[in-house]
Amino acid sequence: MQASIFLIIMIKVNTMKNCKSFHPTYILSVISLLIISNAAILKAQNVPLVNIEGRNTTSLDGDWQIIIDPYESGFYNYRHKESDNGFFRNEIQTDKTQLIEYKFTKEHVLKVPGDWNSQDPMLFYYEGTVWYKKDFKIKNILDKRLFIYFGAANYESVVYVNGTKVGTHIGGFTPFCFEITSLIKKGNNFVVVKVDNKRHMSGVPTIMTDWWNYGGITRDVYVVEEPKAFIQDYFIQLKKNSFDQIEGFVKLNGITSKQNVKIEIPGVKIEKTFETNDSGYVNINIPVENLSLWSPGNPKLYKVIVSSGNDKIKDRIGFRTISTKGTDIILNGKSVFLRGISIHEENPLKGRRAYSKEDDEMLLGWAKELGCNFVRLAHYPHNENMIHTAEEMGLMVWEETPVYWTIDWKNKNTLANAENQLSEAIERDKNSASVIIWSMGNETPVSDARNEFLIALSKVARKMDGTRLISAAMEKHTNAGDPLTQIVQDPFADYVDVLAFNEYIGWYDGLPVKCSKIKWEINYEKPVIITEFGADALGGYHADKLTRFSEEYQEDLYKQQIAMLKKIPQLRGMTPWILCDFRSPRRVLPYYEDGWNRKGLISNKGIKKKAFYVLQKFYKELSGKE
Ligand code: GCB
Repeated sequence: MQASIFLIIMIKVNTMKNCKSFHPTYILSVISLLIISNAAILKAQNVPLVNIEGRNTTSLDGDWQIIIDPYESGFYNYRHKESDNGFFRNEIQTDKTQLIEYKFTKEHVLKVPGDWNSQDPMLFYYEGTVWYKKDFKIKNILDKRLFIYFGAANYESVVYVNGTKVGTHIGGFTPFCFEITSLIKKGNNFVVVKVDNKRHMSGVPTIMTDWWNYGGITRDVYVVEEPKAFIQDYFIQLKKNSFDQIEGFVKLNGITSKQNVKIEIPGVKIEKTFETNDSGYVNINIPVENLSLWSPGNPKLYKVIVSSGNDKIKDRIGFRTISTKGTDIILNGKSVFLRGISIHEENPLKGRRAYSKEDDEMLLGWAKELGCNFVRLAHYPHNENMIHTAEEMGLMVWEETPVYWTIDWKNKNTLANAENQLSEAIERDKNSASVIIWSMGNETPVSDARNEFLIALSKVARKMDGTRLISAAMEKHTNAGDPLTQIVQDPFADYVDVLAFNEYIGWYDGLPVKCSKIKWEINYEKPVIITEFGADALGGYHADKLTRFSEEYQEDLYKQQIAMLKKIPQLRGMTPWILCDFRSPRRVLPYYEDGWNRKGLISNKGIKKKAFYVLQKFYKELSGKE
């Protein structure tokens, strides 16, 4: 049987009792098959590989054959029971008389990377399972370890290589990678992925979001080749508050005895060797002099080479420090104001997920034009290119975990899922100078269960990365006795370095003029950043400043907001909502919205709205004072 995966759909129920699946010896062999494949699954843990760009990879991007499977018939039997290789009998299937209803074909394809919603009108609103398949060749398998790496697939992915299930991953915005060495043959191989973007109450995010639930393999896919023992991970950053000590660790994989690891930074004449423990792990500490520190004005990246045994990996790393002191945010020892903007990972002109270097350069180029030195990459980890492009352009980054609105706070699996997504983001981006803040979530309602959940997340972040700041986009409240006084009271505020909150005074809350009457009571000795404010405006729609959805309304709102926010003494930054219009199924108002959230400063046709220039002017004034 060829290497395509066939879906064997039901043999008529009245023939079931005669079917060979019910013969005891067959049942035994199925059970042993399941035991074997379960053992394989247990082994196939996600192996996070830092710096995918620096590795020896073969891209699997391009056309993938697909089957749209809304009832998941390829996964569950008619009793809704999954079996590991279950109905996908592939090459195991020998009974030629069985009814076969599904087949991958050359005609049904989707591009990877890419969401499926924008590629096929039939999939525009689709939320469910699509099977993806790609054939690939491996020339030489001797003395190698092979991995399959996905930049991201939304939301749940089950990966099969040559018909064997290798692993499952949950979470739509972070990479995952499975070892496939034992499954690969010299020559032709194939991978099948079940990608399911159904929303779940207990998911992260949960069922309610204000963005498009793009499905599919949305980021790059690679086969990665490594030697038997290789460099899996490293953390190489300046020690907190130090300009002359680089700290971190290196972790090797496939090691059973002590090994040497060399770190070179030729730009500052560093070459230092460390010895790992028996499992291949070593903490590093490197004294360094005269580093040219990374900053928005000097986005300097150093070539860094890590080598051990037969493996060598090159990176470009920026060195800077970030901390807070009282109400200040301190970058490289100096107080900094974060001139930011919020961004979704979407190319608004194409109405699809952003994934390429070109997409990222366009979005971040607009942020630069606005005068930003900071971007809030909302509401989930964006693609790795985005982080690197920000780093090259001199933009500091707020990176967020998709703990958004109505999470199932008491559910332990939900917490484990959120912790895992946060860890995967930190694993991926911990060497990027651009990332200065890990955000634990967005607009989550205060309750004991939510507080515990966020505190648990913050502990994960602090444990994994002691060099960056922690925050979350929280909410402000109205003082019960005085509706014009706004307060921030949130037990989680005690756990963050930067106090951040969203507010929509003048849009969901009164008219823009209300801003002029607001008083703030923020009793925290911490820097404050306003992570959202904004108003919807349909690009090109002009009216007076009291007409909602007009550019003039949005323009006035920005003027009033800026005047209001300047009165917060601890204000150290802002990321208004949002750089570009973005697709959202919640936005159903005909003509004005038509499925788009219109709070962009740039429309989905690329028009810069009037408010763009208000913010640009303000940021110019601020940068003039630096
Ligand atoms: C918010 C959310 C953001 C929404 C925005 C809006 O508070 O954080 O995801 O898109 O408001 O436009 O309502």
